[in-house]
Amino acid sequence: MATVADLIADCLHAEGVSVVFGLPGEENTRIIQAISDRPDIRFILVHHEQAASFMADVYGRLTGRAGVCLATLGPGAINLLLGVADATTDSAPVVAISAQVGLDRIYKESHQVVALTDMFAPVTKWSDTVASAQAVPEMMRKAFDLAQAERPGATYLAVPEDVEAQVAPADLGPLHGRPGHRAAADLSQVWEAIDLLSHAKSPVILAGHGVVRDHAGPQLRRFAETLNLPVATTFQAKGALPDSHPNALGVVGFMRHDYENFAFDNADVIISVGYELQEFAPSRINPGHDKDIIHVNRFAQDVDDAYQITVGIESDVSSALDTLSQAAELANLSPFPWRAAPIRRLQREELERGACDDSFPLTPQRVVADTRAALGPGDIVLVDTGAVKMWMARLYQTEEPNTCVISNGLSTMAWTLPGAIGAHFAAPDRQVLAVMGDGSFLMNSQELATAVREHLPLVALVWQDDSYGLIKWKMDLELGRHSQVDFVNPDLVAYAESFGAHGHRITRAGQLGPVLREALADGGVHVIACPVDYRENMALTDRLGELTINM
Ligand SMILES: Cc1ncc(C[n+]2csc(CCOP(=O)(O)OP(=O)(O)O)c2C)c(N)n1
Ligand SMILES: [Mg+2]
Repeated sequence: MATVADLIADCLHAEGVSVVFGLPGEENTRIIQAISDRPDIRFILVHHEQAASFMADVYGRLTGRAGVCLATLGPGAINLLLGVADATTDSAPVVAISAQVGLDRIYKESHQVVALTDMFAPVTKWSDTVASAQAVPEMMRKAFDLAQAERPGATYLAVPEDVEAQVAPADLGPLHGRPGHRAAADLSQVWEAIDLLSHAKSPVILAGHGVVRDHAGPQLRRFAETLNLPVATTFQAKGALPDSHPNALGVVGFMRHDYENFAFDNADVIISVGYELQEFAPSRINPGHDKDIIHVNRFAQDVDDAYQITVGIESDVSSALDTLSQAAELANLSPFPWRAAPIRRLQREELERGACDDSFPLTPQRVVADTRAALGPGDIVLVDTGAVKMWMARLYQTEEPNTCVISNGLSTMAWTLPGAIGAHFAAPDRQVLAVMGDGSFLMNSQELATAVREHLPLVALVWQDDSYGLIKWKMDLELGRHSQVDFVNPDLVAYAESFGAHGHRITRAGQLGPVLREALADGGVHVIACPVDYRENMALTDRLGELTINM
């Protein structure tokens, strides 16, 4: 007889789920078994539930369909929390499911009981307990529906041990998904925006993560070209407009005043498209609170005194951009004069200098250049949090959205190594590279064992500085000295090999490119330890601090 566990597996199948990342416990054995019995769903057994949550997070981010992670009650569920929070803050759809103690004792102080739904509530769009077999189809459908709807995020369901074991009435089955709806732009708002632009001197487009989620790159490009507007992206929207496009300015969000900030200093109107306040603080681009903001997104923003909207267009980003382009043409708005050439020149010069720097340890610019050269335009690099992120975000030339993936909502460490496993399932035909600092590597390196066991391709490029480099940088900048940031790494090559993976140590600059290419082509599990010279960190902030651009 089918149990609730079987019914949950049926619902997962009906939602199109083909992979579940998780770890068993005594209280979720039936769900684990029900999923494992299905030939159409692969269960990836992990070594830390946090890693399962990051795998689901990256899968959701890259596909737009909810990634699923599964854990047992109490400690297992608590370990899911970080990836779940990362998914919500980074707008990635995730459905997290864990066991809970039985309904017969959930109300009292008892073994392993924790108020799990309370704990997940602040980091999810919906968090609830499945209290009966009857509730399963509706609750499962709602979990997926909410997770995947704009603005996407995580949902969480706790399944009490005794409910999981209940017999499911034979007439219960999965509910069908509802068709998604498109939302067209309100014309009166569009004309207000055009009116504002007709009086503007130097508008700039800020493209955020919502552009990527709505696949609105072509519409963004058309609008930028129609009015000859410069386009800066957030870290999460890298590639929304190809970096090779003449109107591309690069990313904003770096901790200091970077090249592209000059375009915002100079702007009177910011056309903010698909941007969420969690991506970076708007005060970075509107410190004087004096710019007009045209806000385009599926939903309204939270209130921020540096982000007071002059015109708000709440619709699909692609529809709004198309309507804006048409209206600009109808109104005969002339293209704006191009002022951003110095910004593009500075970026190009920094990249070119880096690409031919043969010093050892490698400069960050050289590592970025070699990484770029080793990957195709559609391949995926996941960039972990640390100084490594600052360099990759600023300099990695990105031609397609979701090919340089960064966590900048929560900016958690240690998501890329497990995330590469999620990315493989999201995009099995593309090469995936996980780039991380040595601190992040050691935080979730146990998942090398998962990749080796499951025969999954995984290449981890570790920027080795024997330190929590970003924090050292910040301390040196703000305190003039640092402490509690240096550590001793194990022998990373021997460590990788102990998992049955391949280990590589880079000992000169020219070696990185070939090693990266070979590791990616091999399809196995590789760890590449690359010593990096982070004296460049302070040199960069010093240089940016003194920089002036006349636009
Ligand atoms: C889980 C988590 N813990 C702590 C931090 C704070 N933090 C941000 S970057 C960083 C250092 C990262 O070090 P590493 O991975 O070696 O990268 P590096 O900065 O050296 O490039 C720390 C501790 C964080 N963002 N996430
Ligand atoms: Mg480090």
